[in-house]
Amino acid sequence: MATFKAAYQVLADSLAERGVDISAVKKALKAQWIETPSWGYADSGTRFKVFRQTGAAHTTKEKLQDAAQVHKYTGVAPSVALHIPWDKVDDYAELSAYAASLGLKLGAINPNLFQDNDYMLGSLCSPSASIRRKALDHCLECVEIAKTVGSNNISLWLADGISSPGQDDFRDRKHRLQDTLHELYAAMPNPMRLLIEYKFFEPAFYATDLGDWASSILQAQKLGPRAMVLVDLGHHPLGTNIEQIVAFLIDEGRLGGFHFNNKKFADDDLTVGSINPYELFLIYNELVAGEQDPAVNMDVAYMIDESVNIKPKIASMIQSVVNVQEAYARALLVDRKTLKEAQASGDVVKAEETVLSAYRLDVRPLLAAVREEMGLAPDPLAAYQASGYYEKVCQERAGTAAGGYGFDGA
Ligand code: AFD
Ligand code: MN
Ligand code: MN
Repeated sequence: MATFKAAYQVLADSLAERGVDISAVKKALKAQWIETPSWGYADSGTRFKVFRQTGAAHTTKEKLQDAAQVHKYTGVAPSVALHIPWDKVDDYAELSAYAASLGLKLGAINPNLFQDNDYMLGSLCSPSASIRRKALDHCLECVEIAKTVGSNNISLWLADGISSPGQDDFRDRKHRLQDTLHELYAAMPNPMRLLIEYKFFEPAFYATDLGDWASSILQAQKLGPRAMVLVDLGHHPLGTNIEQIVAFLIDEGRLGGFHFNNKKFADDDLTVGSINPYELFLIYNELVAGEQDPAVNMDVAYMIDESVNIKPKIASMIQSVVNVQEAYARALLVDRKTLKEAQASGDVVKAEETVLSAYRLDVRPLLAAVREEMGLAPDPLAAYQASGYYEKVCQERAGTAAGGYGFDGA
């Protein structure tokens, strides 16, 4: 990376020729805010096996320590999402102060409506009124935690669904969800937002109550302006055009958040950009178009939702943050004037080439320069791996209690 200065100057000169204000691009890159998930630092796995990692975090404070490493070397990951009860503590104010001592804020609060035996037939959609009450009370507990830690986002993923035809009535479940979300939303003080996450399948095998962006936006629109849709990249059937969904949600003013990851087959929660970096760029192309559109008001919570099972967690999280930064940088460098002209004239090849030419840019020297201006090492992964932090925590955590992610099989 020491040679990045020469490469940076070549890139800067070529962008200047295009009339690109590189200081504005750098300013946007420095302002990027990518939340990481507490659960991404703990042991995770599949229904077949959890391969425990010596250096994995077990307690919430260990997760925050690890998340602080990601922010220390990338400079753009200043908050950590919590998952309740995996991150349940007696004193959330103290936990928030501890996070602050590490240079972190506590971010989105994620209720867990999928690991209690009572939720076998659903939580907020359950046919049992007492179980819906239990699930709602848990969500209201998360609202109180959010108030205590100063978080403005409740990220709600429902595993609710039905696993065989005839098990329950589709519309009854939709109405139960409408009613329970209405009570939850009413308990959320302004400006707290409800980010409604959808997933097309699993763990239910026949139908999922919040299975696509339509089911999420329908619920959000019935609730009010602080109910938004959360897009998780791993939550779509193969071949789905996610960037089109993103554009539509931006246009409706209902894009509330992202859970970035990547997948080869399903909801694999792999390192962001590790399978399909072009898709990630095309998503960011829509995000930047929205950001730069004065008619659009965007307030999007960007979070990485990954659980890499056999890679070291912190290193993978840094890879993910860097890949998100690079996608954003390339999207900021799309020549939108030329693109609009090519689209308007129906010059299909020129329009595609305009998008592709931004994607083909090597933006690593630009990001290295940004990091240097932020007082950071130009290569965050190399700097972290050379720091000895991982070796230190492997020694400290060897043999400590399991847990953290909450898998029964863990
Ligand atoms: C699982 C779900 C969903 C949710 C996350 C945290 O698929 O993505 O956001 O757990 O609850 O990955
Ligand atoms: Mn998610
Ligand atoms: Mn998921």
